[in-house]
Amino acid sequence: MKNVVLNNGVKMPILGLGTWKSNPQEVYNAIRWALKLGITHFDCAYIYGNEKEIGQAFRDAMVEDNVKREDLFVTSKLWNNSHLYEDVEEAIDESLENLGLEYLDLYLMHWPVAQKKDSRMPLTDEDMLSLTDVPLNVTWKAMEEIYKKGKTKAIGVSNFGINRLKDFMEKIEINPMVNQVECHPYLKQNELLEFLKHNNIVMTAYAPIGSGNDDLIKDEVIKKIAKRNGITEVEVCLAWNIKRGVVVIPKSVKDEHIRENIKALNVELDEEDMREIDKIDKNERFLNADVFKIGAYKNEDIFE
Ligand code: 1BO
Repeated sequence: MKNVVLNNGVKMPILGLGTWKSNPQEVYNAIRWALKLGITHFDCAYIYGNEKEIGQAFRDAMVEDNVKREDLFVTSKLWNNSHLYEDVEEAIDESLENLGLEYLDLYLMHWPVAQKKDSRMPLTDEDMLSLTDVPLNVTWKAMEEIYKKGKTKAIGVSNFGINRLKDFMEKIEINPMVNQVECHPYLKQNELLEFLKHNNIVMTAYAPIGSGNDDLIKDEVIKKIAKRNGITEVEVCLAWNIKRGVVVIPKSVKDEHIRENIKALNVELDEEDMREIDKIDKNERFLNADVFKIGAYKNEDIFE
């Protein structure tokens, strides 16, 4: 598997399996299939509600298929309701226990918003805490500490834009190693990607094939490039990001889709393919994060 190297030397496989929206019953099989097919990178999160089943799949693969902990690259994410400095370590410990692991490979701050401890998905203004009350750099300080303790091999953020990162990086000791954001041919994120590369931060693309919306794989340009290269539309979307050095984490619970995703690693799009794909950017998000635009965040662009 092709890797990218994080700014602390840790190797991260460029293609992983996303687990958002994978229901707990299906995710177990998906992990077992993926491991048999050679995928070792798994993108998880506390809020996805399926970490225990993923952990069971890891344990069974270790016993039955001789998979070793060091073969895996496992990401989890700090949920918004654990942004208080004193809540961060407890949150990673809970994910570690769910996943049955002693350490994570990457722990991300899931969103640049803070919620009260007792809220899961925010419903009203009352569920939110402002970033003045809970600054992102204070949450990050606790993440730096769990990193120094060895509970995770790398730390990063998710859904951070350029302005936020600039401000954030002025206030912290250890720069994030990864920023996970939505990225696909309709949202190419070139400016952010340049900024991240300049600062030695790896970009991971979620929703790289549309997160359940099939507009992208029905796009005429994507279809034409797929036909010209004798590959599928899914392979085109993944190979485009891989060629730009962006890590992709397509979600799938189906064996045949996981096989198709892996095939993208052997696709070499040419410059003309890349240019044509670049032109279909619409700055369009499949995940608009409106759910977080309440309380102190009403007038704020979450992704700025
Ligand atoms: C609410 C979770 C979004 C994708 O990570």
